[in-house]
Amino acid sequence: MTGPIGIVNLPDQRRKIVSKRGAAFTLMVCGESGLGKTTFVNTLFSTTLKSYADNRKRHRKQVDKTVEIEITKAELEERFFKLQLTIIDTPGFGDYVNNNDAWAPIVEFLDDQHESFMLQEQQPRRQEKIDLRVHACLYFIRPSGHTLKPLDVEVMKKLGTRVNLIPVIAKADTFASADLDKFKARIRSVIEAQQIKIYTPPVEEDDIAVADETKNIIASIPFSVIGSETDVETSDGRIVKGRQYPWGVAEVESEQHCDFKKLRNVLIRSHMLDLIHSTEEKHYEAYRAQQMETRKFGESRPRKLDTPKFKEAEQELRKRFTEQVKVEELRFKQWEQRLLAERDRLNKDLETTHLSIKSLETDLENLRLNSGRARR
Ligand SMILES: Nc1nc2c(ncn2[C@@H]2O[C@H](COP(=O)(O)OP(=O)(O)OP(=O)(O)O)[C@@H](O)[C@H]2O)c(=O)[nH]1
Ligand SMILES: [Mg+2]
Repeated sequence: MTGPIGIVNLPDQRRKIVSKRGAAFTLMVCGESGLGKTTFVNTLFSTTLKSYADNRKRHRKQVDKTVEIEITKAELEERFFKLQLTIIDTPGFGDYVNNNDAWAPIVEFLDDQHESFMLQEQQPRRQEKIDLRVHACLYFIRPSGHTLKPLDVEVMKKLGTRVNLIPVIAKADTFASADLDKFKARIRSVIEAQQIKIYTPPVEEDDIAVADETKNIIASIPFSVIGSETDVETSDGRIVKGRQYPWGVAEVESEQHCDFKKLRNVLIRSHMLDLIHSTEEKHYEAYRAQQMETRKFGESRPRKLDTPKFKEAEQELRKRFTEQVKVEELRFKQWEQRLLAERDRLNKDLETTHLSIKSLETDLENLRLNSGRARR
């Protein structure tokens, strides 16, 4: 592969800890049908593992439509460090008449992995856990040149709260470079406006060179990719992974043509550990905390009610209920304040009345005294 796996570049101490155990990294691809997800997975594997490309050539000729969640594992080893790479390919959605629940099986898969890990953690023997929690989820965006579809926004919102979501523009070879930049800017502004949570690499300001590189990576989001399973010859005689056009070759690994290399670098080199840690600390913890609220320790998830669809509905209901309670509370507070003000006013009235009674009584007393004296 080009460029080493991330661990080799870590500071010594940390590297020792990680390289002893090795690391497991799980990547998922999802998005509309026919955008090149499966092709991307194969491109990533074949530019990373030579044996993979050879094997594939022997077994399969062309990419078929993906009809179920497919899991492929590979082990990379480099200078005593082992990386267990798992890629989860998902069936594309968007080509059915009813798109409403297109995201459901994917969201369910993500939640199931957290659930299964949580249950294993509660067991007395906690070694050798099976862990398929997804560390990064690439969301493929159609290279339409327009903007994100409502379906994309809906699905991305659901994914962003569960997993490190990385938006990717598919088939970058269908764009001229200036159009691609405009499209990227548009996608970024929709992501921001819709408050979609995406993975943003942390900028470590103490090392200027590293910070600049990270800022450069962030500026490239959403990453544009080209996928290809075939080797083609460029006009200057190089054999590369790419797509042949009358004008020349769109090269997968050329930084001028797309961000494939940059993205691969983020995934299995510069930010692999951050992706693993943030999955553990942010997304898994969020899942655990949410589950703890609703059930007792060791209790299993209520089966029928845990479908993502039901959960969304439940959350919506809960939200509406909380809002309603807030409105009522406010109304009650205002009413209480009015009541207190009224009480104060009446108390004041009472006081004034008392005072005037008192002074009337004094007047009366004086009158009585005066009339007594006069009679005498
Ligand atoms: N122009 C272009 N075509 C691509 C690219 N990547 C894949 N394709 C083509 O797009 C078609 C669909 O590719 P797949 O990899 O099967 O797409 P998918 O997203 O896995 O599709 P589903 O499994 O149905 O969701 C194939 O004909 C690919 O050759 C790319 O980067 N550029
Ligand atoms: Mg596919």
